Amino acid sequence: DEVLRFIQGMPKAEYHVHLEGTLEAEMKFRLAERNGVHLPYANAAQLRESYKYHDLPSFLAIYYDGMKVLQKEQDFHDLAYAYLAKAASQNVLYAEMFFDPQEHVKLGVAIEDVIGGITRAREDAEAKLGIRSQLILCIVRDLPADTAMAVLDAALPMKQYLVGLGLDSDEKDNPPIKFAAHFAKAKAAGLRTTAHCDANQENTLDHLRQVIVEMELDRVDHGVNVVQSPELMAEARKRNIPFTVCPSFSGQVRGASGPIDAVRAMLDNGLKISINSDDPAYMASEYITDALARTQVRSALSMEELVRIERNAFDTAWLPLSERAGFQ
Ligand code: ES4
Ligand code: ZN
Repeated sequence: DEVLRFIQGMPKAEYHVHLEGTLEAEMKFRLAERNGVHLPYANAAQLRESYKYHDLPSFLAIYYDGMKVLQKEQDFHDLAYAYLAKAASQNVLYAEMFFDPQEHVKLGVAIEDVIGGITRAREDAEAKLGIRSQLILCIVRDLPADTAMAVLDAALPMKQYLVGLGLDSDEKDNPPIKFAAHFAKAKAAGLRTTAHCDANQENTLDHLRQVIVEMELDRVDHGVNVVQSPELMAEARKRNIPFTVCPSFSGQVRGASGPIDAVRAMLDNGLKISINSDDPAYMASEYITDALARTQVRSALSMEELVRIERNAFDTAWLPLSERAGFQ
């Protein structure tokens, strides 16, 4: 329809996408064959059928299992290039992408191959497709904190290929403050900072306060429970904190209502939000256009509000002003 065409045509920016969550079943099959990994499914359709989960831990188990097919520098290149091509086809001009190196290092992959392959894909995609992108190293918060520090230390010599440090995976018993030293080190190295604050956690407002007030991170991923606290919303406005909202993940894992409905309240309270795809390969291949379309319907967004969301999204890019000429 007309609104969908409008959304598809809008220049867009994406800030919350896990590269490993863009590993579509077809590519997982191809890489498994290439690397001699056995998958207990006859074809990609059957593999896709097996993606059944009901909460964050059961989702994460499937997501981490898929990583075993990612072994070589070329695999990381192909994964990132496929995402960037898909994003470019939907008029995404700029993307900041997460990756989870602790998991790859755990599986015996050299961090140089992970960062090297993704970086080469970013360069190829910019040259061939014109899409600009940057990379955010994510701490896997439910692995031991010292393995996160080891990976961060191994990655910092390659920091020119990174723009930020993030925090993802299972939040239960893994509050943001547990990683205060990691974020302090990243800031000292000149990286930007962000952290996942899930909506369905027990201590969600406390975690938001840690991220925004105590640790003074630059951004919040999800964080839609902020609408329950006028004080935290005021802090977020004062500090110009953007929230990266993901409607597909909200719908399937974080309860059918609630998170996506928070979009209206967030906009009406003057918060800066972006709409993002999170883990599209595991969420009905819903990339950013579909995520925006779904939010538009659900939250009755006007075209002006859609434009405001994307303008804010470009505004909050972790790029110097001098490098934004193409999309501002
Ligand atoms: C994730 Cl906490 C979370 N949510 C969605 N995707 C993820 N990938 C890794 N952690
Ligand atoms: Zn996420």
